[in-house]
Amino acid sequence: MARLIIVSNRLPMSLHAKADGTYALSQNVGGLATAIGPYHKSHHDCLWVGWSGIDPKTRSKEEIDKISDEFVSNRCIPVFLDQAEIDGYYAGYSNDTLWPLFHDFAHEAKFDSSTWKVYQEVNQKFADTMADMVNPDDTVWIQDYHLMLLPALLRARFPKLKIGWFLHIPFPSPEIFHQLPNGKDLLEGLMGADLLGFHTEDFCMNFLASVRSLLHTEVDKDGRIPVQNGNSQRFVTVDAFPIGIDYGLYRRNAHSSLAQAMRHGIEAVSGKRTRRVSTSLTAESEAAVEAGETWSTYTEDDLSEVRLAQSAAAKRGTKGNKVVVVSVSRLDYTKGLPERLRAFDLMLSRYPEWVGHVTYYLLATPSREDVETYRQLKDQVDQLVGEINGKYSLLSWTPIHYITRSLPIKPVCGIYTAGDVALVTPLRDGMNLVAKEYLASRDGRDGALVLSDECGAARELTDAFIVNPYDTEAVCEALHSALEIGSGEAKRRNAECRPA
Ligand code: GDG
Repeated sequence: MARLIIVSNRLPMSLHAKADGTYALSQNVGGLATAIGPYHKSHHDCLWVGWSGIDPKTRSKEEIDKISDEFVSNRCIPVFLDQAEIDGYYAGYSNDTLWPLFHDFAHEAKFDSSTWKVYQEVNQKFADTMADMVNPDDTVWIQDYHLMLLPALLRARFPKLKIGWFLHIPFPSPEIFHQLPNGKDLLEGLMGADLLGFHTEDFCMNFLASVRSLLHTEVDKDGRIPVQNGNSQRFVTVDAFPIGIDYGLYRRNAHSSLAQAMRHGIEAVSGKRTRRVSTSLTAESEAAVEAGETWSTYTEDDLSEVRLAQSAAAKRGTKGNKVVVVSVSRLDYTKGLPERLRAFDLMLSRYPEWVGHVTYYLLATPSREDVETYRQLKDQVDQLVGEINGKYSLLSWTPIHYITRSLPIKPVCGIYTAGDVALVTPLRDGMNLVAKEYLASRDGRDGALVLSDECGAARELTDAFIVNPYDTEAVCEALHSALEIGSGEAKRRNAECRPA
C-alpha cells in the first residue's frame, strides 16, 4: 500500500520518562505540529520521520530500543542525533544561518563551514534512516529549511519516488539568498523533488529568481524547472500552497470548559463583566486522557494558570466598558514582541482614556532557550513588560498579563476568545497560524485582528487591520482603531474568513 511519509527536523511528539520507568509521548508546540499534526493523527497510513529529541550517546541500547518502540507505535520513525550533530546541524546551520537569513535578519546570520559540514552529514543520516523503510510507490513530503539537501539524496536512491518539499518560513529575495556561501548546493538539493511548495507567490518568485541566477536554468511559464539526468528529463514544479489550520478543532476547543474558564478568568482580571463558570478541571483532564488526546498529560503546572484565572473570576465584581488585547507567540526575534509592546505603550500614552480599561494578555512561549540571542530577547521583553506595568498600573488594574510558558491548546483557545483584539505583528513570518487560530476560535463573531503585512497570512486575511510591524505609530493607531470598532464592523470583516 502506498503511504505518505512526512519528514521534518523534529517529530511532532516528545518523549517523557514516567516514574515507573515506562515512557509517554506529548504533542509538541509550534507551527509545523499545528499545521500537519492533525493530518498525521487522523490518517493511519501516514508515517512521520524526524529527530527524536534523544541523544543516543546518553542511553543504553535497551533504552534506545524501548524509546524507538514507543515512537513507532505512534507511527513516528525516530532519527537519533547526538549533541555534536544537534549543535552543528540544528542550532548551528539551520538556526544560526538559515533562519535569520531567510527572515531578512542577515545581520544575525553566522556563516561557519563546520556547521555546514554537519548539516550535510545529518541530511545524509535522514536519507540513510529512510533507505530501509521507503517503498518506491510511497510519497515523501519533506518539511522546511533543515532538510534542503534530502530531496536529491533520496532521488539518488529512489529514481521514481514522489518527493515534495515545503518551506514553512519565507524564501528571501535573491540579493539576500546570494549571501549564503552554500546557496547553490541547497538549490541543487531541492532539485531532487517533484514539487516545491511555499506559502505565497512572492516566496515562489524569490525562489525562482535565485534558481535562474545560481543554477542558470530557465523556468517555463508554469513555474516548472527542467532537470536533466543523462538522457532523461524531469520537471520540478514550484507553487504556492498557503497553509491552513484545522478550523473545526479550534472552534470546538474554544467551547471546551477549560477554554471558557480561561476566557472568564481573563475577562475578570481585565475588569470586564463576567460571572463565575463552574467546571471540574480534574474531570476535564481525565476525560482528555480517556479520549487519548495527545495533550492528555495536563500537569498541575498546566492547570495552575486556569485555576488562578478562575479564582480571579470568582472574586471580581461586575465592571463594564473594559477590553482585552491578546497575543500568542513563540519568543523569537522574528515575531516582533518588543515592537508590539512599544506600540501598546505608545497607545496608553497617546490615548490615556485606555488606561485602566485595556488589558494586554501576552502568552510568549519559550523557544530555543539555550541560545544567547533568545535569552537576550527574553530579558528585553521581561524588561519592557516591567517598565510598562510600572508606568501605568493602578491599584485595581495591571496593563499587561505576561505568561512565559507553554499552555495546552484549550486554554490557548480561551485566550483567543477573551481577546477583543488580537495583536499579531511579526517582523517577518512565512504564514503565521495564530492569526487564523484567533479567527477560527471566535468562528466569525466579533473580534478584530491587527496583522503584520510581513507575514503570509496578510495575503489572505485582507480584511484585518494590516500594518507595517516596524512602524510603532501605525501599529498604535491600528490597535486604537481595532479597539474602537463596533461588533457589526468586526463581524463584517471576519465573515470573509469563515470556511464556506
Ligand atoms: C512556522 C513558521 C508558519 C504557541 N504557543 C503555544 C502554542 N503555540 C502554537 C500556536 C500556533 C503555533 O504554536 C505557532 O505557529 P506560527 O505560525 O505562529 O509560527 P512558527 O512556530 O514560527 O511556525 C510560520 C508555520 O511554521 C506553519 O507553516 O505559519 O510562519 O515560522 O499554532 O497556537 N500552542 C499551545 N500552547 C502554547 O503555549 N498549545
